[in-house]
Amino acid sequence: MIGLPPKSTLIPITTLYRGAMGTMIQRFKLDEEKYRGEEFADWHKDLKGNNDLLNLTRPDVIKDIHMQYLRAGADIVETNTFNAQAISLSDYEMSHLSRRINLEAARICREAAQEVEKEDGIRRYVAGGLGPLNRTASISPSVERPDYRNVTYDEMVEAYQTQAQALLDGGVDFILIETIFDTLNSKAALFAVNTLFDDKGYDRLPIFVSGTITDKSGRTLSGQTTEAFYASIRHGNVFCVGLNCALGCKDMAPYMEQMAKLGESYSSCYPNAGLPNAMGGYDETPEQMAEDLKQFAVAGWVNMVGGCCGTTPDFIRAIANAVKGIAPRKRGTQNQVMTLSGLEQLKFTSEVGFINLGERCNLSGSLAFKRMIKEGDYDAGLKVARTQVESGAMVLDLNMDDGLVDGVVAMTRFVNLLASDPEVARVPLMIDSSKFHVVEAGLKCAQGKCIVNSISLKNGEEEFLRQARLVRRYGAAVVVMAFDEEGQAADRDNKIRICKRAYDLLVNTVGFPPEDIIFDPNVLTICTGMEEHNHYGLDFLEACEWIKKNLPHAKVSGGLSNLSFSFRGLEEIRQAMHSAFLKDAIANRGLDMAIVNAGALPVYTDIPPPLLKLVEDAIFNRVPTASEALVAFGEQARAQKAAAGAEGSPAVAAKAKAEAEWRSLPIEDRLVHSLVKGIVEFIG
Ligand code: THG
Repeated sequence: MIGLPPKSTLIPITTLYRGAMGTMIQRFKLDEEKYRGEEFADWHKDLKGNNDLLNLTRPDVIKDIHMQYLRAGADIVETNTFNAQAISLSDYEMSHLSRRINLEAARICREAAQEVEKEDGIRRYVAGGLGPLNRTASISPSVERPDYRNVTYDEMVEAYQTQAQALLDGGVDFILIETIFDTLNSKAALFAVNTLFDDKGYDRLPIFVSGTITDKSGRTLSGQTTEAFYASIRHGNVFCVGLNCALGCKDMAPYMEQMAKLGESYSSCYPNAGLPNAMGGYDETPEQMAEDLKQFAVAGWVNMVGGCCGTTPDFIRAIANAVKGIAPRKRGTQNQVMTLSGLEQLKFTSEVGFINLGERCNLSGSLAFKRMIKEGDYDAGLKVARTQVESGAMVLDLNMDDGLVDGVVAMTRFVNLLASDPEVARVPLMIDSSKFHVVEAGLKCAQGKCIVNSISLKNGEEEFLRQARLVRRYGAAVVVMAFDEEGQAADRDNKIRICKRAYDLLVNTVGFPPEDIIFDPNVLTICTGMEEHNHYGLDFLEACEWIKKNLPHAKVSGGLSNLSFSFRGLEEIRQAMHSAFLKDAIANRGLDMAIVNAGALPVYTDIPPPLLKLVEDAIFNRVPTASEALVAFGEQARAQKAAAGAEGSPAVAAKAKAEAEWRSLPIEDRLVHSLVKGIVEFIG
């Protein structure tokens, strides 16, 4: 079989058709009986409209249509397989015919291409088409149950894999995943196709991906912007990415322009013949559409153009003529910028500088959240997520690990629920679990580009590589914890050794993009009373600095609140520690992101100097007694809090008295009081 030109060369602007298949079939005026043919004469369901079945019952019609387009100047014809996977075919109770239909469709297409090639000597290509499915994986079909879905990721992968395998067996030149309304569906399709190429022995062929902007707001049906869509599918070995269907050419212009600027893939565009009119027809003329597409080509936005719904062979002829001789778009260069997405993209450029990851949706990190999830009050959990986004969290860390909770069920339900709130769904997710199958459950519900938190070398290299490859296939960035077979790295040298080992494996063995690797060299608790813990803050900071200098493009993150566990209950001291630690980590060591209590961090310069000194002495292990001093300070604060609690509660009057008397307390107590109340005028 002849492949497409290698990735390093440009493919010419070429023409493609697909969506007019319905229009063209109508011209043959096939009735129910003709759809059925002999084989399905007695089928128990109506079959008129099952266009994919015509590959079996009327191959002559399908071949005729392909030939008309090829003779009109199409370089590529797409198999008539828009709905030919088990999920859509189940409408006709014909799921079991998926493989046969696709094999046959590929054969018909190839035959048509070869015949026309013989006529004019021009090479033609066959695209094996995977459609969007008749169900959407990130939208609930039920208004009352926003977390409900009528299709799962695993079902989609299975259906697409059967379809794609048959198309490959049938000899297509490439795979085209198209008319994508819901990015999660297309991620499942990419997962299926890449599994065939990587694990099932199929020679890798190019994958084309074409999304659909459904209205003039510039978003997909599932709510993503063009950039977010691209960030979500970019991992999938995508040779060419573009837009088709829904809008006419003119309305697509701004999004095609964005698409053309986005990335390293080639780009394509095959619009409808304008917007459908009241009768469901299309009013645009071939000349208009060809002229509009020509403008896209002249602007350098496209490598491949064509037509979707309503574009008959006359359109393809006009388009082929209009773009003849125009130089194709130059591919963008590979950028090494980590780009995450929810409904919108989060591109980690130098202007962004630092990403804070909201820590509150964590069963072991928040008693309140744990209670909500255990009681099944997921709506309250959603509010916790929303509050964090409102407080500035740029990514949400989600952790459902708890002995008494089914992590897969809880993660699935919560991620699905988050998708229903546009304010929350805007931001990317960090799927946090020590159990990899729970991580997978989360990834299977997210249309955006997520971060996996986390994998490590804890269970050896083989398991590490397996998980890393899967993370990549799902299309996520990854946090790698500094753990190995010996356990957790506590000191600087071990952190560095493990991160370096993991980096080499990921980059050289897996081919993981280094910009999507995030190391977490373990923020460990200081001031525990054990002397060997006093250096933990510096161990992290120094490892961070080394990683940023020595492992190109890799990121560093940490779970900030771990640092201060010794001061549980004394939020003001904890937050001061976090703020001081972060300031050094970001400014001097290059820390890229941290899991934080978004909105609770004081501004560094607002920390009262006496407290700041104690905190920094402890973090940087500057004086041998630093830890004891901060602990002593904390104990006093705790005692004072308890005393205030005993007298003051519930008597409001006593509390007021305590408030009036606070200025006569010892200095440390006054300090704590100021911190608790946010009073700054007496400090300094
Ligand atoms: N690295 C990575 N992932 C992580 C961690 C890490 N995930 C979990 C954790 N560590 C980060 N998340 C939290 C969340 C909350 C707290 C600490 C870390 C926390 N919670 C308070 C407490 O326990 O005292 C609040 C309690 C409450 O509100 O009930 O401190 O290091 N990759």
